[in-house]
Amino acid sequence: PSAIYLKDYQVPAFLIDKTELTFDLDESVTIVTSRLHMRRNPKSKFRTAPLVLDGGEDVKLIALAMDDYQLPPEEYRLRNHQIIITATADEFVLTCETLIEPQNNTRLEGLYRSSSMFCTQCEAEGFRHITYYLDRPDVMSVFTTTIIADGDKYPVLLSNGNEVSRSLNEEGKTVAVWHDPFPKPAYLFALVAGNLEVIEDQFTTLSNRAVTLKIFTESHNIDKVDYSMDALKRSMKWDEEKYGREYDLDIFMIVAVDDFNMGAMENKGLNVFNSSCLLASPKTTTDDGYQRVEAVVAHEYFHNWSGNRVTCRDWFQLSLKEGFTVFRDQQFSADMNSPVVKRVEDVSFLKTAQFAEDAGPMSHPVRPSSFIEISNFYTLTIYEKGSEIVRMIHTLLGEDSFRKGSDLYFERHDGQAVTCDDFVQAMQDASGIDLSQFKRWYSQAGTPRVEAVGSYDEVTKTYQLTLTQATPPTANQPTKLPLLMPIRVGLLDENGKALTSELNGKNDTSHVLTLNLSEQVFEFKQVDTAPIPSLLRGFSAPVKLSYDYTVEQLSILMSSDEDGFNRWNAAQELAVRELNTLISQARRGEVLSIESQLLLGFKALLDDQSLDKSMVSLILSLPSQAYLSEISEEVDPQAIKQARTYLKQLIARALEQEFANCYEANNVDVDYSPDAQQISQRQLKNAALSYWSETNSVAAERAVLSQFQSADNMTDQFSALSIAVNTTHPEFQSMLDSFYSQWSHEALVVNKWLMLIAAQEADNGLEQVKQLMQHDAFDLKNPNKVRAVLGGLGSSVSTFHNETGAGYAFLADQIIVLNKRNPQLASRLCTPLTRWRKMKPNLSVLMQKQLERILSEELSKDVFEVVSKSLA
Ligand code: B3K
Ligand code: ZN
Repeated sequence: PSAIYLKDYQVPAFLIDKTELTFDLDESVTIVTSRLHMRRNPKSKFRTAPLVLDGGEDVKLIALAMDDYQLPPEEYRLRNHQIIITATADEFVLTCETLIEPQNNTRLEGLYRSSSMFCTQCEAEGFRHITYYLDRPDVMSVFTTTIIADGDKYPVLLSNGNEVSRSLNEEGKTVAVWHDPFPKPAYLFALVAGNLEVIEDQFTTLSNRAVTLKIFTESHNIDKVDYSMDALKRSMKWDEEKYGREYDLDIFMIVAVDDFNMGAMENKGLNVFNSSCLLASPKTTTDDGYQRVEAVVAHEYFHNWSGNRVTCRDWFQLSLKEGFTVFRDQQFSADMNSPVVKRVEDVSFLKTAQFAEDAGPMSHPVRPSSFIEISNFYTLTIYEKGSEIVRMIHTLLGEDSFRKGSDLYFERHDGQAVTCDDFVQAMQDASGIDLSQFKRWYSQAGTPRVEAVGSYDEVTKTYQLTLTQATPPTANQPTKLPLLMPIRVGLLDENGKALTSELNGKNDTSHVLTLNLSEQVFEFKQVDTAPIPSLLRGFSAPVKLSYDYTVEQLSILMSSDEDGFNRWNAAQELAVRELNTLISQARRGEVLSIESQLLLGFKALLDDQSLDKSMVSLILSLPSQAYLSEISEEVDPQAIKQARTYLKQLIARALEQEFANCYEANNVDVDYSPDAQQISQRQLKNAALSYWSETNSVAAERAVLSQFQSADNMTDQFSALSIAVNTTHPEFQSMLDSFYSQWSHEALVVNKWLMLIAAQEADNGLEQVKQLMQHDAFDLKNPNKVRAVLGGLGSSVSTFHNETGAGYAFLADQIIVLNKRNPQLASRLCTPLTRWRKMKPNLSVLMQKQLERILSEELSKDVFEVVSKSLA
């Protein structure tokens, strides 16, 4: 497999003004007929270029005609799944008939079957698995789709846009015709056929147009989509208010499918969702699940403007739509719930997973310069770091100019396929702020390090802050240039009180510094006393910032900083220091011991009823195994686990009474609602229960069992079960069994059960995982189940990182099997193995061996790219 490069981009030689598709759906063969109204692109410099259409190995060509002239085989070539026609007119209609077998499509790309329905997934390059086409996002076309199917089995027949007609043909089959007036690239095409139930609602837009809203599911799930409908309406309203974006078709539809490689897909007017991101009910869905549904519904809806009306010129620009849309969904969730909590959650995820990606072998810029398989680039870097880039623009410009910039972007580029440069240009033009240096964020990979040093002058009352920045080398990028980044800073006195200071003529307790050199000095004037700096407030730039704080200073920041995000960050920093001490002790084989400074702060948190409960529980939760691995020079999973367990138990024993009280105080009986206030109360209650259980006290064990048995919502029931499993509660096995029998008919709940068992720290962990994969509840065809079990496995230290290497070998076996069935899924499962270079030597060698074993197989492009880059 070879790479393609951004620098080789050429405008398309042909355009497709209209696309007419007919699908004759059938369980054995499906016939697709396309009529493409094509013409040479006047903007192409290749006036006589051949016509090259993309196809797939699973598409069988039956007939090809140009302006109704059947092309004989000698008038075209079929090579590498492409059709090449050398001689064409300047304008013509190409008719193409293909045969596909959706029922045998295990890649879940193109047209495939999920349970009893037909559905599609075309982003990024799935449309070519349906028919031959110019399958690239800068070819935008107006689609008309005719679906012919047995109306008894498939009463619901959907495609993009509006339904134009529905009739019966002479064979008694149903014929549905859909027309989408908005030109779109093929990746936004969708088709669904099935026996589905629907809920319907209405939304009246800004300009008073009525839009019909429909959500479809299989009949047994139709009781779980009311929350999604509500989230959709809130998203539509929010996008009008916050961005001035109005919905444009008369109907907006969402369909839930069980077998789906990703979370969801923003097809024009017809979003298709993984059921795990759409279905929600109190008894089967946790609070996290509700918040995920809300965020994904919003994200896909927001794509209607940031992605569909204005799309990407080529796939190197993927973050143009994904980074911006993630930023928009993060803002939305912040507005719907608590902004600080949302920011902590997002940053914690970024620092754990995106930073690890950026430091690993798949590290790539937010706008990559090359790829082998684009599916591998739906990454945390494109999505989450991409969103941080947009957030920095927002911080640099301020709310008003940012809105002017986004208005200009949408107005200037409506109906176009554009680049990340176009986005930044609109922001620059609307604000007058020079963003040319800022654009380096799109092309430089790796996480920048920023070091801060401060000095205070009593006499002049000035505080000098010196910031230096450097970005470490990454694959193909040995040297880096300085970036422009906003650093939000405040100053505190020794009692934690906010200090006002003057910077650039502005007096405030918070300032945004623009760092754009390798080293820069900032001078704060009128600073009354030697300050403690609160740096990178709100995580104003995606960097690793270091400053040599004392423990006392961190404690002050943790309890008093006016920036909520930095209070959490200071607590994490304190915990990280203690955990690192313990990890070193464990690695040296010493008995673990520490005087924890966290205790006082945690006690104060638990005693103070006035604090936001979500923030308290976030501060209480220790840095994760994954985060501690990310910040380790050399990862020792066993030592990290030992350190975390030790510290958690130490805190639990010291504050046993506080945790018990906190649990009781927040264990209130209310009618379940997934609102921020209730969620935060459950979060704190379950965090307290988790600590309390570490004491193995009988009272705590009783509380866990009783909560498990009496809970009327999945959050409480599943929290109790997880705590029981992780603390090996005397009843944990019977709780697991009864959970399964209670929920065996609810696939999404069963997946949680699968994951919990696979992630268990148990001596016979691998045996259990193997048994799970034989269990009735498991299904290799279903990506959610594969991810539940193999993802769960990956988070178990004793099973996955087993020093025999058996865990790694087992994962490699599964990757080899899935590589043939579903390359996208297989490639994602490689992630834990790609971190081999950072592992302690014995584990590192074992992981490397498995990667080499995978590489010796005949591989899909997807798996080949990830594994070969990891070993390079
Ligand atoms: N755009 C889709 C992702 C499609 C993934 C294709 N491999 C979901 C989203 O980001 O909204
Ligand atoms: Zn997206």
